Amino acid sequence: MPYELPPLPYDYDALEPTIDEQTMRIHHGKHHQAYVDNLNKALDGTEWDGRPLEQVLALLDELPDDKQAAVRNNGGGHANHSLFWQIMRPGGGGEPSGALADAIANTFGDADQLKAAMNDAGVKRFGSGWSWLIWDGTGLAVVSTPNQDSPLITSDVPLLGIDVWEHAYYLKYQNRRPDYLAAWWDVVNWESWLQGVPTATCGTQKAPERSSPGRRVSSAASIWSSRLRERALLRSSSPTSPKPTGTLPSTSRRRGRSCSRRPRRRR
Ligand code: MN3
Repeated sequence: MPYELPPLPYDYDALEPTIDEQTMRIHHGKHHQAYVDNLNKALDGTEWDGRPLEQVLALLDELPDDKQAAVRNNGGGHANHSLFWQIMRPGGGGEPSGALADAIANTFGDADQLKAAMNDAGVKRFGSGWSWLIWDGTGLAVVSTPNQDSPLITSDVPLLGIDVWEHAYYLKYQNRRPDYLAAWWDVVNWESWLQGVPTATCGTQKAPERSSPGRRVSSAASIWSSRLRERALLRSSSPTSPKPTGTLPSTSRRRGRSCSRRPRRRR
């Protein structure tokens, strides 16, 4: 099977007390695993089997009609959760720094206003879905998506995403979604975009082993590759830099990136 559940980069209880151990075990081991299994089932025997997930999602409307819903839901679920585990960390929180902080300041004013915008988008999402900070090709934006729709479907680059499905918070926060959203920022990993986000979404490539700090290497071809994001954010945060083209590089916008051409980054 081409897609595999990536290991958590920390222990199940590592995000306590913000996110409890039981929620993490069920969320990662049951929910995310189910998205992976159902995605593999949907693509089995098709020409799409084994292609990089960001490519499959960006070209969703070219899939066979009877596969699109399953891939939208389960491919989106796999991509979204692969990112979600990486943008949280034990001892997270604090303030963004560097180019990301500059880009946030230019777009939202400061990190508190970004948090307020993402929390608001999450509270207003009716039913299940996600609240996102994305790079849309021209700048940063906060959006929300229903169900497991991934920003990759519209070729946007997800930088942060908060899961507002009840399975993400109900055991600890019950119906208090606003409390969960407010607390979530205590575990945000602001540096994740610099580290390259291991996604395990690239064809037959196996998920990386749990990596120690400082040795994290981007593991898969990814539209949200660290270099792409770095360039994007640097462009958006520098008033004297050339205007962005308004689109992501054509290879990632339309065809995705192949595994062999993925950028590597070491820290
Ligand atoms: Mn979830």
